[in-house]
Amino acid sequence: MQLYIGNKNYSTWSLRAWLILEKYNIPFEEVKLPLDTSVFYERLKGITPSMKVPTLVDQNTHVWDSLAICEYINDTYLSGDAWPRSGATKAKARAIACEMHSGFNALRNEMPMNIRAKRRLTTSDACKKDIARIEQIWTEQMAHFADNGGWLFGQWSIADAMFAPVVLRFKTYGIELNPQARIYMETALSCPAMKSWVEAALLEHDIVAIDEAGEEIV
Ligand SMILES: N[C@@H](CCC(=O)N[C@@H](CS)C(=O)NCC(=O)O)C(=O)O
Repeated sequence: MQLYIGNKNYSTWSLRAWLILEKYNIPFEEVKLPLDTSVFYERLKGITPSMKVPTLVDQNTHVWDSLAICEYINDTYLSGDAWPRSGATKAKARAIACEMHSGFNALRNEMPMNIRAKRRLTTSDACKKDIARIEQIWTEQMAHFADNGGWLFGQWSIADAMFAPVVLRFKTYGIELNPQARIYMETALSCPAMKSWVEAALLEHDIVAIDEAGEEIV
């Protein structure tokens, strides 16, 4: 099984799919392609019609969207373990995951993931609203799970994969959060899979100009 991903410093969508494979120790070959280069598009020909990463190739099955990859891995290799078991809780986890997958556009545009950087940023009202909503989600979930697993639904789930890049964005741009939401940040940042992705990102040197935002903090 191969997972095509982008630069670890910048590729938010790649991180989500990579995390589920890594968290559950599912063997896979990582194929890392440099975003915004001709090599990237050359290598993806015949692999994915979207020409985007992440894309998972499992023999004849090609899956080219981060959430679809998580669902595929969950169904095919995890017997459903990567979502909460109870129907109502699973529905909430899916709603939260989809809220991230399809929304928070201002935050995504204004605060690119840039793991190696430490930046000061002026954000729009729309972006502040996105940050406040994410803080609300994390706070609400931590009220139930801070002392009971520390992930959004206690045990790690696909909802946590969806929010992993936001955790790294908040770190880069020094976003201040309430103590409950900070507990969630800590859970995510101290996870060995996340640490391993961050360590690899820090070894990269490529610059994707469009993802460089804010003012360097020295
Ligand atoms: N909805 C897709 C989005 C994938 C996506 O936009 N990937 C970016 C990298 S993080 C990409 O491949 N960009 C290359 C391009 O747009 O040309 C997902 O969830 O996987």
